[in-house]
Amino acid sequence: MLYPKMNRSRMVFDLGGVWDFQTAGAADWPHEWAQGPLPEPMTMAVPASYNDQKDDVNLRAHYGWAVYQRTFTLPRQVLDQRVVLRFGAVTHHAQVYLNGKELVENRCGFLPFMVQVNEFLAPGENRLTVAVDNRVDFSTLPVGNEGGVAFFGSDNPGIPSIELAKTRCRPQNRPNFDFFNYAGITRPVVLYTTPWDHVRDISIVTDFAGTDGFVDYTIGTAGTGEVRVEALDEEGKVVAQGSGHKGRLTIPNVRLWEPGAAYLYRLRVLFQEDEYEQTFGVRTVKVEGDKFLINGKPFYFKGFGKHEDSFFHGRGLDQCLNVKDISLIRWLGANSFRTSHYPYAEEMYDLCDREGIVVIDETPAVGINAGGAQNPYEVMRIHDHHWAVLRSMIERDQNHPCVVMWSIANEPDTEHFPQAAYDYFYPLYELAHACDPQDRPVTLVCCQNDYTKDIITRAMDVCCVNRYYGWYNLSGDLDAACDALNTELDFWAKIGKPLMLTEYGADTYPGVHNTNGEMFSEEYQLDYYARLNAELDKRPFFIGEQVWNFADFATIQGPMRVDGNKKGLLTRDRRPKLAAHYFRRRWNQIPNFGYKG
Ligand code: GCB
Repeated sequence: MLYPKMNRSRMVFDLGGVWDFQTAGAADWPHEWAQGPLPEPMTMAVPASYNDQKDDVNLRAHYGWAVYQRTFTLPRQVLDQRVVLRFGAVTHHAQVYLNGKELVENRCGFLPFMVQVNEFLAPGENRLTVAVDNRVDFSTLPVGNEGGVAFFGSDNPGIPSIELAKTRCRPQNRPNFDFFNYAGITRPVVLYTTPWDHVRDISIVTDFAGTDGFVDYTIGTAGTGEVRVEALDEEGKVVAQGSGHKGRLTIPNVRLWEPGAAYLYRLRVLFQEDEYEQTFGVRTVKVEGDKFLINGKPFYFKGFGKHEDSFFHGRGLDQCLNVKDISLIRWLGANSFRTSHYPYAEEMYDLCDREGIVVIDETPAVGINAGGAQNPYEVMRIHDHHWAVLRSMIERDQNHPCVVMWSIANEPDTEHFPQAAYDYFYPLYELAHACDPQDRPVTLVCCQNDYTKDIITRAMDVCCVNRYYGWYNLSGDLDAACDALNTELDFWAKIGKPLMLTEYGADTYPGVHNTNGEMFSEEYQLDYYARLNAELDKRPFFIGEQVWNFADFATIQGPMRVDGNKKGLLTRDRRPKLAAHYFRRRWNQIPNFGYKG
């Protein structure tokens, strides 16, 4: 899946801007709206989530379908080329119409989709209509609760007045995940052209020995003919060349892509009238024993779970914010993050490639957990969808040097139905390996559980665990939290695989200070991390600390959240809390490589 790029053979037209917009019903939308202008449109910026753009609770809490529309006219010269309409992401379920005809439907709200539109284009003005459904349930990823069960309320099951009210309340999303269910056209919409015979896809696998770098490439084309390839360095100098749909290039005196010291090459692919340049870095990734090796050296993950989340934009692509976040990651001395809990915008991975930031890439499979009451692998209708999103995430992100590991899910139930979890996830683990030409390590991020019963987390290449000792459990008692953590670490020591924390954290209300260092104060967050980190530092098989979260973020309202999740080291507007300064000191002293020998 190639990212749209403008060059000598391809054009890209950005359809971003302010579109017409109208909310529709829950179960369906009036499809006749696609035949002409929307009856009562309001303005809505694209790309961005729609929820926070207006001061209207009906948008914030909207449930079901909403419809976007705009018109465009293409220059005449373009129409003899192949023209493709591409959406970076529409959350969650999209139906797209062009000039009143149905064009394409898509069900993953965090991955791109595209369609060739030549046969649908009008010579003059074209009307593009995009209907989007934000409902989440047992058939979607992320998973939403069914039957009126809320995430953060206890709901007091069994009390007649409450049970009755639940059957009568307005229909609403009940996300089984802890981030606001932002929706809309959240990533760029473009029209791009290619010649009819064109480069379809490119896979790159790299290796090195001594001073030579090796680039194994596979090129897919539409049409037949000769393929020529050239590798260019950062100065644009051709450093290797070859021909054929498959082959190996050797780059002499290679510069490696390393965390914190990125070096990027480009593979220029020439095929008939078409050309395309794919960026890549020469680096290797491998798990050996209890070490995670990048370029053959043991890497230590310092960083975060993050979210795509900001004021006004919601989950919409915000390039300025992305640049700022990477700047803050570097300011903090961190080197990595996980795309919790869905694949991020492609533009963020490009940035991480350039800035040398390491990424764990996660599918939107969050919420596969019914709290032990039901077997989620039986009651949730997600299996085929999960396979599809894992495949297309890897297809999209396979060439990014920043991506070093795939995460197939966040916090599924691995404890109450351990065999069912194993049977569900092990094939996904194998699928990720099989789909990835670079065969990166694969993980599944597990929630706080009885780790002795969980048999799937330990089957992964890296054991990634989210733990809240001292917060959700043993709350406020850091001695007890360290005790429990150590008991668990003794267990993992015997597993013999690399272990990392992909989440640990404490809600911290900025500006709350407390001489006793009690929960929610900035002092507690600092003490929490300082105490737990001191234990983690003693374990040689412990290969990384990713705190929860990089910044405060929006969630559904509920009794457990005060204006969102407050576990950020930074506030939502990116100001450091006390613990950020602590981590800045700590992480600037921890090297990327060799921290645990
Ligand atoms: C978790 C989830 C994350 C939540 C976090 C919390 O385990 O993976 O999505 O936001 O806990 O703060 O409760």
